[in-house]
Amino acid sequence: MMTDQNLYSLLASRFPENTGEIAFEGPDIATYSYQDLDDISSRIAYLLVEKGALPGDRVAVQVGKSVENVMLYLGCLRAGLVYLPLNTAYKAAEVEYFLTDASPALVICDPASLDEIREIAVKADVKEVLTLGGDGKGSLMDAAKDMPAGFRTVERAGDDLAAILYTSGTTGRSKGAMLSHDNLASNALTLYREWHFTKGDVLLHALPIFHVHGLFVALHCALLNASKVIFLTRFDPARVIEFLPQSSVFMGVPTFYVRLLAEEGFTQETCRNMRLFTAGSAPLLEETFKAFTARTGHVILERYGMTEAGMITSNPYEGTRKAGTVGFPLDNEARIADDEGNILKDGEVGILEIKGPNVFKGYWQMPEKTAAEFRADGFFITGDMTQKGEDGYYRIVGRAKDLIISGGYNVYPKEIESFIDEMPGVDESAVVGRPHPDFGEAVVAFVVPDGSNPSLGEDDVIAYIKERIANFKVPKQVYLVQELPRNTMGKVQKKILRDRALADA
Ligand code: MLC
Ligand code: AMP
Repeated sequence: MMTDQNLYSLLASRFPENTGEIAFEGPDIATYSYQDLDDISSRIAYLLVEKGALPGDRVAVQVGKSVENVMLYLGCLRAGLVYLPLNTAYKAAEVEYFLTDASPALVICDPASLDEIREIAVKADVKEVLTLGGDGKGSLMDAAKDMPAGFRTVERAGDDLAAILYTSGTTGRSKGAMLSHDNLASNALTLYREWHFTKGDVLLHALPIFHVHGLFVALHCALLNASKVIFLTRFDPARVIEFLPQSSVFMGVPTFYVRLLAEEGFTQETCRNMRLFTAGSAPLLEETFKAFTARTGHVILERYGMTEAGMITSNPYEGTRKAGTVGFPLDNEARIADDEGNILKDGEVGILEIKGPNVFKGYWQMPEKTAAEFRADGFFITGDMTQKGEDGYYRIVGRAKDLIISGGYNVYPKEIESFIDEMPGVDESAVVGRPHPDFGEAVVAFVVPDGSNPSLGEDDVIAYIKERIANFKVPKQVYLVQELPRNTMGKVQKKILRDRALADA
């Protein structure tokens, strides 16, 4: 007989003995107990099953942040469904790709986008579209409220899929990273242990919950610890400052810390009950790290991860947390290799390769892409240029992949270029990143007009793109140029463009 490896069973086994204890509260939400979490996720699970979703089916979700959204995630786990969250910033063309690629049984969207999503869902052969607003209301909750509590969590094997999260790819086509119940459970237990979660911890949650950081890293740790979560529906520095005194753990992307430091009201006193601040999803600048300690007396714990593997390395909880480093490998093996896979010596810069229980099962329906990113001995090639120092600490020193990270969101230049190139009046384009004081990196585009529209302006390009893709991918600046610099092989020399954008900044 299979022993149940459903992640929900693990989480529920850690719920407090007194299930009346608070699970979620916050300024813009009702208060929910652990019992509510269990009951409402049960009602949702019953509903999803009634709507015809079978274990292994995908449920695509593009909704604003709410506790009901968390319960929908848990309901999917309980019913053995594969949760597929989508960034709320994605526009119709992007959503169409995800739905067509993943062919989910059900889609849950914001009530305001129902008509648009329904149209796409028809093409993607979706059974039904239900709604859930950021206020926790919609047809999903209306129908779920008549369902019973006590849903018997569907047994899952460790390798069965729990979630698919899309990550953009160098070719411009997003890939669905398949994450199993074991992948998520093993990483959650590792972080819970390594970051010393203890009874009484209160997590202040301000991240979006459609990516690994806010959904898995933050929520799984809190649920494993039966913690109270102070749930902010968006990151707002004033709100964070208001609720930090009642909290002990906070997780953020570097932009959160940059913005908090810009607030006068962010002080040592604000952080008086805090035990742990963690940062990741993008590099934390040494100056932010130092300014944070000078202001608060706390040392940020920087960790490194990615959608395909959850958290990979972490600075130590006890011991020195070093600025500009991401610490040591967690429960995965790690090695640094050159492009051909030859393992390099300590101190040499190469690409980080990893193997362990946290590493994903491959890209959804892309066996060739999956094979290309694993070595024959099972190590996954992260694409991050890394160095292991003499002190044993790992440093992410760059990226082999052509990736821009803006405010913790990934942007692949190829995707943006393909949208710009479709614009009437444009011949071709090249997109690069440039340092940005708030977002870490900003997207910048160099665009070559084809001459057919003499009045084409930089703002026209931005306006055109803004209608078509998620706002965080929209270039913060566009340069109209006569041609792109190319090497003798005809390849665009992005380094020259990056330098030009930097000089201009
Ligand atoms: C918003 N904007 C961005 C942006 N976020 N532009 C570039 N990059 C971003 N990240 C745009 C808005 O659309 C708006 O444009 C303008 O910038 C100003 O908006 P804002 O009000 O300042 O934005 P805000 O809502 O405050 O969002 C900023 C943010 C958000 C930092 C709070 O980006 C965020 O929550 N980032 C976290 C991302 C995250 O969770 N990543 C984890 C991935 S998991 P306009 O033109 O409309 O005015 C992962 C693995 C791992 O990477 O290791 O963790
Ligand atoms: P994602 O695909 O959204 O999961 O983004 C993962 C990528 O974010 C990694 O491959 C890294 O390039 C980057 N990343 C995450 N954490 C860090 C960090 N602490 N320092 C530098 N880069 C990071």
